[in-house]
Amino acid sequence: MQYIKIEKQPQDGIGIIYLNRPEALNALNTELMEELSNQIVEWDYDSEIRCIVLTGSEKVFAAGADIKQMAGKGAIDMLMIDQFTKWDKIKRCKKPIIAGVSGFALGGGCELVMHCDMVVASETAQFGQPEIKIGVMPGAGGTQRLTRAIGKVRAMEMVLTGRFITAHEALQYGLINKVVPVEIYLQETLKLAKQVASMPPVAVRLAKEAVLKSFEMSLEEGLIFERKNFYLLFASEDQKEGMNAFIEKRQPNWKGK
Ligand code: DAK
Repeated sequence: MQYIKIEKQPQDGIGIIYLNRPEALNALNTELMEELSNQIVEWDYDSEIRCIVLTGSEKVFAAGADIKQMAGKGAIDMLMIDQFTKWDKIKRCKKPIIAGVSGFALGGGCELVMHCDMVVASETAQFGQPEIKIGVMPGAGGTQRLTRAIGKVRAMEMVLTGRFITAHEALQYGLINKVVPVEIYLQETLKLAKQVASMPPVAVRLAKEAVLKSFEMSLEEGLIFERKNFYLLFASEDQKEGMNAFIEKRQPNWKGK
């Protein structure tokens, strides 16, 4: 792979994907997106991986879609490239994805962060939707996920002025989980990922699915969906193991079944 690096830590159940196109601040060209989405699909079906970490470098997470690749394109070219199919593969990942963000997460980079389930940021992280400054607007969730995450007026300001927000603002707005010093952002991201990976995998999968449904369903429909997943877990060996381990005052031994 040319634009991402991967590292598997099967002993902890985690897989790390590093966006790795430093010469263009990890701009998301179609090739990078192809590699990234394929890797996420592969790990979604890999039983050794229970949580995926997506990160860049200390300097940059991703400065957005590749402007040089897009600049000369017409509407039909964009339609035919159909990058949304690749984004949808990330959206459909059933395992938790945790973003570790340092430096810029802009445009498609910020939208990629919002595809993730949790976000740990370094103090140097900056988030923005600056597409307006280059004559377009967010095209991969920046008007929808951002608005749901931080509310209308804050999203409007970011989308209509292109202003970057700092990691501390992003934390205050509820866009990210925590802010840590740059030296330890990856370590802290991995710590969170290992914690999630140590939980019973079927319950994690159904819980993630139920939380995400809250963005798409009415409260009533969502509660019914949640209840069905809850009942379904009583068909798992891990439910018996978890509850028996509690009663017997011992650590559970998850089977993922
Ligand atoms: N694309 C291509 N190259 C980029 C880039 C980008 N987004 N961002 C940076 N680079 C390149 C620069 O051109 C430069 O390359 P050389 O000139 O050295 O060859 C190199 O990276 C270093 O950048 P700078 O010299 O500009 O570095 P600075 O530290 O001075 O500035 C910066 C850093 C992040 C503030 C600045 O580079 C910047 O403003 N970058 C552009 C940020 C931006 O506007 N991002 C939004 C792009 S539009 C879609 C999905 C998603 C999207 C669209 C469709 N579908 C699913 C259909 C998303 C759209 C976008 O993200």
